[in-house]
Amino acid sequence: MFVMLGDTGMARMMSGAAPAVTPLTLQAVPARLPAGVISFVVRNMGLHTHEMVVLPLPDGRAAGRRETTGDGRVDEAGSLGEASASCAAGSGEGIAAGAAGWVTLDLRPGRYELVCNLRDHYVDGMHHLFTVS
Ligand SMILES: [Cu+2]
Repeated sequence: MFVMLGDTGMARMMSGAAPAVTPLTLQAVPARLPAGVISFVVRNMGLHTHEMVVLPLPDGRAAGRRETTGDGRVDEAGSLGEASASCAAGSGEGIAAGAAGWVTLDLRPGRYELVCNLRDHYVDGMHHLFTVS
């Protein structure tokens, strides 16, 4: 499972000009994998620190619709794991610009949402639906 985290730094490189709105992105391929042991390799292509947290997504709920609290983060209750360390597995202080993190999880069939839960990154677009079948 390959996950790319991006922000305005990447857009500037591609377009040659800084966009007016900061696009934060979290992309992942493939969109669906069979149940079992899944390794997430998470690459930060942006200029800012990011992370990836795996949250369960209940049926009927769309990605990107979680409520954020006053600190601009979503509730991580039920988290199955995260990649938030630079050049290391598991959780840490975030994946620095240009670095990668990784985590290996044993996932049951279901819908999951990959999110970056640094302040305001979720509402700015860092969420992605991922299905385990
Ligand atoms: Cu982020």
